[in-house]
Order: sequence, then C-alpha cells, then structure tokens
Amino acid sequence: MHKNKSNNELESQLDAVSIALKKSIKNLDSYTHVRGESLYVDDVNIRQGTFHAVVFDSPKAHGKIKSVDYSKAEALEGVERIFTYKDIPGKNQIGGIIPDEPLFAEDEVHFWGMPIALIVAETEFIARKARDLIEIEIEELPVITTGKQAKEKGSLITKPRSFVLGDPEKAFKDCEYVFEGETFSNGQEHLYIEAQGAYAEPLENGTIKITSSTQGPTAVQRTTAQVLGVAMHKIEVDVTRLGGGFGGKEDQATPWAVMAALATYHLNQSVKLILNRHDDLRMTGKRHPYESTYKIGLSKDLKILAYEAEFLQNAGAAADLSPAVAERTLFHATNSYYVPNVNVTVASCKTNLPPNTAFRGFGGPQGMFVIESAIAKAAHDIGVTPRAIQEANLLDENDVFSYGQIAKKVEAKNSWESVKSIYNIEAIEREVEEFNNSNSAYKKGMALMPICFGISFTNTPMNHARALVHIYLDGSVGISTAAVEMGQGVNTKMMQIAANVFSVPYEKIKIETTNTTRVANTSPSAASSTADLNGKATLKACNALLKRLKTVAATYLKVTPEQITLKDEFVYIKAKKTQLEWTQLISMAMLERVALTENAHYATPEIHFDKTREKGHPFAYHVYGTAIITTTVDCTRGTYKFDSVKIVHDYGKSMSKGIDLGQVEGALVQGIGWMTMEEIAYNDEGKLLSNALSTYKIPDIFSVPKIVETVPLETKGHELAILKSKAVGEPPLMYGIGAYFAIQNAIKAFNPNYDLKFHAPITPEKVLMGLYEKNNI
Ligand code: LUZ
Ligand code: MOS
Repeated sequence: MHKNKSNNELESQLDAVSIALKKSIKNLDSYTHVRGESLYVDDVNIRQGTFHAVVFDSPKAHGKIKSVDYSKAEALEGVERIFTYKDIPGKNQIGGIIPDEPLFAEDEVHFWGMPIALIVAETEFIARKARDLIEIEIEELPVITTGKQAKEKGSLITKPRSFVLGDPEKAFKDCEYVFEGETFSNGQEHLYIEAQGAYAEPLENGTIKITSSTQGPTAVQRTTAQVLGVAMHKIEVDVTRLGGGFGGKEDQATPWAVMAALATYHLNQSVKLILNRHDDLRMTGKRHPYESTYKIGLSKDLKILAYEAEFLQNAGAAADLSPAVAERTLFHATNSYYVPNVNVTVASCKTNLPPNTAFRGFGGPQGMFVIESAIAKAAHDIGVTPRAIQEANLLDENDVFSYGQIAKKVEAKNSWESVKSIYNIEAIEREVEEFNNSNSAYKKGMALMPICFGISFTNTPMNHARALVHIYLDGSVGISTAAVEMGQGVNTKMMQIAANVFSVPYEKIKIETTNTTRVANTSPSAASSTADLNGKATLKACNALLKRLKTVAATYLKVTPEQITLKDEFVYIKAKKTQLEWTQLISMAMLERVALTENAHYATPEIHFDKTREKGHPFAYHVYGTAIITTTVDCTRGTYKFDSVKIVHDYGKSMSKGIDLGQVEGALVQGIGWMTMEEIAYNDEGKLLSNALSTYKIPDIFSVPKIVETVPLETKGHELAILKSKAVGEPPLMYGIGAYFAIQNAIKAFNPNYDLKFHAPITPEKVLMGLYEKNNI
C-alpha cells in the first residue's frame, strides 16, 4: 500500500527546513493581469498567413442529416476550405471515458450546437459569413431534454451505480420519522472569461504545436493524435494560462484544439480557432442538471438512521466525464453527516443536450443539495430547526462513509462548533427572529451549511504528477509541471515551494508554461488536486537537487552534508553563516559536473477503490468547513440580498493565505449563483434559450453578500496535502447551497402556507410565487 514511502520521508525532511510560508502572498500573475500583459491563446503572436476558423454546428437537437450544401460558403472569397468528418485521417472520435462522441457529426446530429464542419478562411469575419451560407436539411427525430424522459425510454450512458451501507430497508422500519421527496438542481454555465480556443501551427516533419486553453494538455495531445492518426510525439501542446476553467476545460477544450490541428494538418499552415461567447454557450456542455428523489428516516432524537436517493443525471448527448461526475455524487451523497444505512443510486441519462461536463464540485454539490433538502423537509415536518438535525448527525472520527473509507482527522464538528461560537449563532438567530417580528415587507432567513469534500481524483490511476526542475548556471530556477494556471494561483504555490526549499527569493524562480514535451502523460488540472500532486512532485525534485548541492557544499567546506543548510542565498554550517553564496554553489556544482536538473514523479499513496464492491479508500483526505448564510428577501418584489456569509474553513495549514481566501470567496459566490440566480433554459426542442449574458444572470458585484468573513480553522492539515496546506479549489463552492435554504426560510417567515420546494435555482420569480402561494396576502 505504501508504494511511495519516499514521498513521506521527503515530507518530514521538509518539515525540518521549516519555512516561512505564513505570510500572505499575492498571486504572481496579479501584476501582469492588472497591466493587461498576461498572455492567453488569443494573445499568442500568430504567424503570417494564419487562417481563422469557425465551427458550423447543428441547428437541431436530434435528427438525420439529409443533406448539407457547402457550395455557396466555399465560393465565398477568402474561404480556404471547409473540413468535415470525411477529412479525418484517423478516428472521428473524441470520447475520453467512453468512445461515444464524434468530433464532427456524420449522418446524425444529437444536440443543438453539435459540430458538423470547420470553416477555415482568411479572417474570422469571412468564416462567419460563410457559415451563414451553408444549407442543411435535417429530418428531425424525437428530442429528450430531461433525465426522467431519458430514464423512461431506457436511454442511459452506462449502467446505474449504487453505494450501499448497512441495511436501509430494515432501518427505515425502526425510524420514528420517514420523509420522501423530489429535488431538482439545474445546470450551470462555466462562463470562464476566456472562451474556448486553440492555435495550431505546423512545425517540422509533420509535428503540430497547439497552444490550447485547456486544463488537460495530455487529453488534447492524445485526442489530436488519435483523430489525425499520428503518434503522440508529433503533437506538442502548450498552455500558458487560462482565463478560467472551472471544469469546463477539463474535457471540453479538446475538440477545438483538435479541429485547429486538423486544419493545420491539411493546409500546413497555422490555424486559429477561438469561439465567440454565443458559439461557446451553445456548443459546450455545462454542470449536469439533476432530478433526484430521496427518502430519509430519523430516530426520535433526530439521528438520521437511513437515507436513500436516486439521482438522475442529465448527461447530454455523449458520456464526456459524466460517469466520473456521477460517481462523485455518490461519494458526497451524505455530505458531512454520518448515516449508518445508505442506499444511493445514480443514473447517467443520455439526452439531447450538449454533453454536460466537469464543473467545480464535479457532481458533489448535486448530491449534497439533495440531503440538505431532505433535512430541511424533515425539520419542517417534525417542527424543529434544520440546524438541530444537521448538528445531531455530523461526522465523527472513525465513522465510515458509504464507500468504505473510514473518516480520519474529521473536522465536521470542529468547524461547526467554531462557526457557532465565533459568530454567536444564537444571537444571529435572535436577530433574524426579531427582524421578522417587526417587519412585514422584508423578511430575513438564515441557514447553516456544512461541507465535506473528498480530495483525489475518484479514479485512482489519475492521482499522479511530475515536475521538471532546472537550476540554471546563474542560480535562477525554471520549473515545469503538469499544473495549469487558470487563475487559481497554482503557479504561485509551485514558486513558493521551490523558493523555500532552496531558500532563494521568489524572483529567482520561474514557472514555465505547461507543455507536453517537458512534462508528459499527465492528469488534467482538476479535482482540487493540482497543487497537491504537482506540488509534491516539485518538492521531491527540489529536495533531490538540494541534497546534491549540500554534498557539493559539504565537500568544499570539509563538513558532512547533514551539517549544511541553505538560508537566504547563503550556505550555513549548522547555525553558522559561511561566505559561500547560492550562485557560487551552483557554479561549483557545475564544475563538479553535478546534474542541476531533476525530474520527479509523485503518486498519491494509500488510495484505492474497488468498483466491483464499490468500497475502498479513494480520497487522500477530506476538506471540511461550515458557513452561516443570512439573507433579506424583499417580499413585494421577490428579490433578495445576502446580508452575510460567515465561514469557518479547514485550510489545514494554508501556504498561501491570500490565494486560498480568494478561492473560498470565488467558490462561494459561484455556488450562490448556481443555487439562486443562474437559470439555464433549453426549450422542448433542445434549443438553448439562455444563450447570452442578457438571459443568463450570474452574480455581479451587487449580488455578492455584503459581508463575507472567513476564519481559518486551525487544523493540523494532512500529510498528503502539499505542506499540509489542504486543497481549496472546489469545496467552498458548496457553502453556496446554504443560500437556497436561507431564502426558503425567509419565504416561510412571510408565508406560513408556503410548501417547501427543492427546485434550484430559487430565482426571484420563484421566490415571489412562493411568497404569495395559497393566497397569502
Ligand atoms: N475530475 C476528474 C474531477 O476527472 N475526476 C474527479 O474525481 C474530479 N473531481 C473533481 C473535479 N474534477
Ligand atoms: Mo474540475 S470540476 O475540472 O476540478
């Protein structure tokens, strides 16, 4: 089990180095961002003669292609060529988990926005004009837009999966209370600021270099090689940074890169393909909508004895990452609660929406929303506060999750009790009550939201990374890893690690682009694990270099390597500073012919999962926290504002406090948006109606809670977290789920006849209807 024992050894060595990571650090990209100097795909200097491409996509959600007439488009001045599936030299296949997704439609279309052809022209403007001239005839077939419809028709991506613990059927019989219900949570548009795009250029001997806005450079490389029918070494993928990913570029950055490369392959010329916002919204998948049912059973003292749920995941027209997302729904179905008897099932339903995909939380939030709904329903019907039920069921040390992992270093109660005492929960509850007693036009609502999120790719083989570290002759350092910088600050963390191991200033460290020729066969930057995996690899590489350098110094100074330390660019013998400087040491190492480059590989130890039994230990560790959300609802208009969100969050020992806080705040607001205002709408024909920012409302500065306070929970962190600084990307999104219940509680305060509903997002329209349902005026 302990394959990577050496990692842990290095880790403890590092503890001895004892580094000054305590102070807050700025994202190193902040300087170039504010000056507009950061480079994205669209900023890459393009070669003379570069062509520009636009995708021609299906104007129907399901049907047989009877004919496509490209003749007028091809005749347009400036159009170079139009590529279809017929031009694919390798396989017309881009499916990652299941090979069920063509790059270009052949005889049938399966979603509105499905790529059919690529128009390549001298300018993007010409390509767009040409697109309007294409005539297509489609014989329409029945369209499925919901999970329920798909299930009825037996349209599934894979066999449903279930996690079972204990004996729920028997346990329900012993319950004092049993409640059943239905929930819905809608999809969510990623709305990365930088839309999908890629730039492909021909190098020598059939090599193609792709600059891609992807979280997964290896996926782009591998899929391009497969579609072009060439070896992977012919495809080089380079990523400078992304203007946001949020999961939307884990899998779905790939097709655009492949298309650009396909055109380059044929034309032997550079090709740039960047989706505009409309095309991006229409053609790409989103967070999965879920239709779910639950059954919850409680004892007299509010212990959840049994929980069942069925999740219908709206996967869209192809698998994409849906089976993996579905799996994570099961992993997080009981959130941060211990439930001894569980039976949860998920079905990935094949519909005629664009293939839905990874989105921050990756199915976890959808699962958590259901159990929080079940708790809210139970509390309402029993006549207690949801808090009473939540509190009675928080995970404890050594409790077992439904998937067999034993909970260790559990911070569920710690974060819960901390937030309650730091922010005086009774006082908040009293304030809400007093406000509601003395106001009729406005009502306040409050909710607590605990989170528990498993860290690791649930697919165990994906949990590894590599780092390539060069120390240059002048003592400056260059680092390449598989980590993709997408605004989350991972480059800053990599820089901190190296700077601290070598004890040199940050300016001496450069984080290189993410490139498949320098670091190959990598997992995507995803699952909140990028800093852990790539950071551990970087740490390993830097420590190996440090060890060599210490030997060089020790030989020169005639002491043992164990007596040597490096501090602030000087060599120390024990606590005594010598005259030997970092740069001199590097020159010395070079003269001694010591390698100043190291390539390290890290694979998370201890994790495993057996899919045949649905049991194992899939997560390196869990991240915990609790938020208190209060809202004020305008009972005339149905609008709402969030008064405050107060969070106690388990950072472990944060290595980059400013960056981690940014992740918590950003995730929180994204979660609130998903739960309260972001409303994706497709019509029955499968056409996206919320296809612009005028019809799709995301949180803006006015909808951000007036007060967001985050207190770091002082925990020991975890050995498998980078420098015990826990993963932070996704977990805090789920605090946003509390916003739904806070609003619903405010509606209840205004309208005692209101029936609880679990249909997210709870938009102002729904709030208004709820305030006045059953004629409460
Ligand atoms: N991506 C993935 C993820 O491929 N596997 C995961 O488990 C995961 N979890 C969260 C976000 N992205
Ligand atoms: Mo992901 S949802 O790309 O971590």
